[in-house]
Amino acid sequence: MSESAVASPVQPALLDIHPISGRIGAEVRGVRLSGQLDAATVEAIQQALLDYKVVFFRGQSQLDDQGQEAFAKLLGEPVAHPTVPVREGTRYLLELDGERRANSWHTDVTFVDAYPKASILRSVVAPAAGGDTVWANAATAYTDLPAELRELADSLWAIHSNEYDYAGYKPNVDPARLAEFRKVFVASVYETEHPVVRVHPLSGERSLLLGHFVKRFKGLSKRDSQALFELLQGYVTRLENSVRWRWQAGDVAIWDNRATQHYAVDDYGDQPRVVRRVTLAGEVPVAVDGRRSQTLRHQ
Ligand SMILES: O=C(O)CCC(=O)C(=O)O
Ligand SMILES: [Fe+2]
Repeated sequence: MSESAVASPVQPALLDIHPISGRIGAEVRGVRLSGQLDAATVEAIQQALLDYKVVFFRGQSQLDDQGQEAFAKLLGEPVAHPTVPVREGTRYLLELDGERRANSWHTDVTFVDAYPKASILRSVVAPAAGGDTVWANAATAYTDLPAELRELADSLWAIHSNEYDYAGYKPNVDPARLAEFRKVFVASVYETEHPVVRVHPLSGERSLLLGHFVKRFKGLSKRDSQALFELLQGYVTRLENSVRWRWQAGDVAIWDNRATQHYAVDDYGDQPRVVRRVTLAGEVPVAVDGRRSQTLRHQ
């Protein structure tokens, strides 16, 4: 045996990982997700999540609602959505169907301070065509910024709220349905101040913390906020920073909600589409100068 082989024994890879886009997203093959997965596999999934930011598992139709919740518990502490009621018979599951289409760029639940660290989404019914979901890498979005804009972003704070401009994001939705949705979603109003640049608690990587819950930037007018938001958010949604997933029923996607945004493409018309989500408790974001996010209002 050569000396170098002794010095660095090669560990057999635990997961069969297939990267999809150049900067984000990988499919993991050969794993059957359940609440009984062994610790080493769970650890390898956590590492893949850190490395690729969103990981996909095809063909997990053995998972029912309870199985999804049990699997989620292996990765963290599941938490229910702060305002939208959970699916009947479950403790944490949020169901999204054709009535609720998340076709605007966001990070989940950023209107609270310690928003979820990860989300686990399972496709229950997938359209024959369309209904893909796209994720974006908010860390490469940050490194793509010219140094001058990075410096500006580093010092900027944003107010996030669940009372954001729904109609502005959903021009074609029936106003009565929108009002109904809004009533549930804003049953309790939150306003939270987050740094625009968040330091990842595990990797130390900086990423842009934006998305549709941003109301305005601290110290800036609504008009200036809007213009600056478009500028910075545009770096997140560049196609170079994205990965798109073509769902089949039974697929599971897990994303690092601390360093990504996502968008559910609304191109499937009246075809049925159902997905169910569990989110995992996160930590309060930390800015580059060490300051922490703060919830300003909750009523
Ligand atoms: O419908 C989807 O694909 C994603 C919906 C969404 O935004 C979420 O589950 O957090
Ligand atoms: Fe979402």
